[in-house]
Amino acid sequence: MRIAFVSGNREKLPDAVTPLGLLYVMAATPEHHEKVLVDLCFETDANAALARELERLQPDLVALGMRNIQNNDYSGLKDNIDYYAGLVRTARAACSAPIVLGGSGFSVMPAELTERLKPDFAIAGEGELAFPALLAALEADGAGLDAIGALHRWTPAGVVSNPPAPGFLDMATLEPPDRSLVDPRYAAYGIDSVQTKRGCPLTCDYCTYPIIEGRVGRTRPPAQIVDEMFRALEQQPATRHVFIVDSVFNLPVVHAKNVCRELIARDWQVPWTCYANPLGFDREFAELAREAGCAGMEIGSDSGVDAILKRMRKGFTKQHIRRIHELCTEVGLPDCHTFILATEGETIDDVRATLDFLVELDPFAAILMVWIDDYEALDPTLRASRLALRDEVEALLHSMKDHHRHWSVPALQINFDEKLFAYLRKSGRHGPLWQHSRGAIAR
Ligand code: B12
Repeated sequence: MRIAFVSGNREKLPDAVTPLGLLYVMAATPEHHEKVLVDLCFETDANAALARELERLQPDLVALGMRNIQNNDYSGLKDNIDYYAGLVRTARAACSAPIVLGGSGFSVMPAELTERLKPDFAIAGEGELAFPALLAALEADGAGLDAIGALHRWTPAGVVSNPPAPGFLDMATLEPPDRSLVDPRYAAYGIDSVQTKRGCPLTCDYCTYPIIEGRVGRTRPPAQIVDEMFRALEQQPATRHVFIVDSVFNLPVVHAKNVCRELIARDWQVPWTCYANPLGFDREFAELAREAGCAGMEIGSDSGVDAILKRMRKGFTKQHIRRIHELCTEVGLPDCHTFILATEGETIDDVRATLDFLVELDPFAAILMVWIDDYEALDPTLRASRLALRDEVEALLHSMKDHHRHWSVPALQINFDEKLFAYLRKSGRHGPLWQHSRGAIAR
């Protein structure tokens, strides 16, 4: 079959990110298929570009990757679903090939998106096993479709959804992606991504990550990860920073330490960033990470109120947050803590307590997210009080911003806007914006 792998993602904030997931699915697709990558990220008119490519290719199958269903506006719940519906329409008009959807954005609400976008097939969660199984079933005139885990099909009678597969991919068998296929325009952003494992064992109450990659940690052999990183650097020599895309890199910490040891042994030089959690974070890991080139840890601290941390099922307290900050500071690792303000049930006093805690903690940088409700769905009294709280929080943040230049508030475009990102890139700075916050942001 000739397969057009289409990456629909056009988001360039905070950086344009290479379509790693789609590249993994391509790598897992048997070689007897003809595989073509169509990346819409930098096209001025995504629909026109897609139509042009599909008319030219006349593929037998269109595999459309949906990374984000929300845009990066951060200040509202605007979504990209209409955009993806448009791509599906364009693909239908340009060729007669069946359409398969997948990707992290698709996976957070698969049945709803199948209903709305009406693809022929859609796969929730990881694609390396399910997508080749779908190809095999299509080659066998549909035999075996019912056995493919997490496969969704749109039919005029309704969505048909297979249950998730009982097992996951053995990460030691993961085929490295071919980054030579990546659009050269990503080079301007200088950032690459690497995944060292899948599965997040945490139970944070708002998080979608376990839906996408499961809860059971599945690690990759460190030597394979570092092999992939060196190969990536050969294929993308403009890479200036690597983001470890694991939900939380330091869990399990033994694995994270072994990855660091491998990077050290092989003299890896490109700086990298990861998500870290106060649980399982110890001095040895901090020291190894620093030595292996870690440029910073992003920590989802979420709240400065223990009762709220408990309600969010974070599994740690303020004391753990203080400890991770101390360890990072002692070994010279910049730390950036994300806090979410005004979550369900929070009062303005809770928000003030979190901000007081943040001031006392004084990390290298902080990102403050303001919780957004689905206001339309709330009853009028609750809606009014939630909107009033949001106004109060925003006013508070505006009043504090000039004293805390190393804080970013994406919802209010405080130290987080396109111009700032462009300015940083122009001045040769790469990697997460917060790592430049102690200098560049205070323009
Ligand atoms: C790391 C990360 C980031 C890093 C990326 C750094 C980098 N250099 O890559 C940063 C911090 C920059 C970031 C930013 C954003 N992110 Co982010 N990010 C992630 C995270 C943790 C991992 C993504 C990743 O690379 N995974 C590894 C790859 C291999 O997995 P994958 O893409 O899911 O692909 C697999 C499957 O989905 C499937 N698949 C993929 N494509 C296809 C296609 C087909 C046809 C098929 C069949 C299958 C398939 O198979 C793949 C292999 O198994 C996810 C959460 C998560 N745990 O998944 C959120 C996530 C992807 N991000 C999300 C969002 C919204 C964003 C932002 C818009 C901002 C924000 N609010 O966080 C921006 C957008 C950036 C951009 N340019 O697109 C959402 C997307 C869903 C949604 N709610 O819309 C997620 C899922 C988190 C969430 N909130 O639920 N992100």
